[in-house]
Amino acid sequence: MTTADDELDLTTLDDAELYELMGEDLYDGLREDVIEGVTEALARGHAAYDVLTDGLVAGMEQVGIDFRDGVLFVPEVLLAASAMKGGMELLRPRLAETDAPRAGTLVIGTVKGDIHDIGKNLVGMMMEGAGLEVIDLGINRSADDFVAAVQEHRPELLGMSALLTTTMPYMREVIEALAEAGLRDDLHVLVGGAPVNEEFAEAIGADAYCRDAAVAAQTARQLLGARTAVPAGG
Ligand code: B1M
Repeated sequence: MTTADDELDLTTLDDAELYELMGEDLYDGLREDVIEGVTEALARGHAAYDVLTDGLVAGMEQVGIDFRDGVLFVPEVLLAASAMKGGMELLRPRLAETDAPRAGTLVIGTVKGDIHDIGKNLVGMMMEGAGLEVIDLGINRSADDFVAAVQEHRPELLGMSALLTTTMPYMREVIEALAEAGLRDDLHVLVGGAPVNEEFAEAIGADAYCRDAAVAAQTARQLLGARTAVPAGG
């Protein structure tokens, strides 16, 4: 998009063209170009969440489809993920900014066997924006890791992410381990990730299924409000 002699002036594009280009750049794994697109959208006064959903998430959807269909392979998807993260880093301060007092603590991680972290990171940012302190355990986390973090941080909320049908059942093991450690009743367990749904969440004994990061933040606020009567923030 931006070579020295053939530089495209993003300000000449209308909003639809800008988002389309952002999606294409993400698909092509052009991290710097994605960052430029996000910067331009923010300069136009677009809300960070709109830039995220209309630009970055929309672009990643096509990556997912073509990855599934064998058009894209892991190296290309890694580049797209890196481009997505570049854009997210720019949005992070805006998504996470809040004047609200800390409403509670969330421990979150991607479960064992699973290294997908883009969605989890997004949820973490939105939760910070909802006024929560976020302890991010990272990826490939065992039940013991979750139990140890809950013992250490005593969060009101525990979030788990799984993107693979093979790793989502592990969420049940974490919930069972929490119960065995006598910690399950002290916190709300929220689960999410592309293959997860309401029915599955209920079957494994989670408290809530969160379709996306915005729903996760909203659910957290509702649960904390019900529990502690802390007003919603963010
Ligand atoms: Co992976 N991968 N991947 N991958 N990958 C999927 C998940 C897949 C659906 C692609 C496909 O075939 N269409 C498929 C899974 C199929 C299945 O299980 N049925 C798949 C596969 C097969 C694999 C490998 C096995 C491929 C291989 O090696 N042969 C391998 C597995 C590695 C492992 O984990 N052990 C693998 C690897 C990778 C990369 C490393 C290349 C890369 C990950 C990079 C990274 O995360 N740092 C990658 C990517 C990028 C994807 C896709 C294309 C995009 C995922 C993503 O970031 N989406 C994905 C296709 C897809 O999902 N459509 C795919 C954007 C993100 C914003 O959305 O993560 O859904 P998402 O998060 C949302 C919600 O789900 C929700 O909120 C988020 C924000 O709104 N949410 C939560 C998520 N977690 C939550 C937690 C909560 C609440 C809400 O807690 C409270």
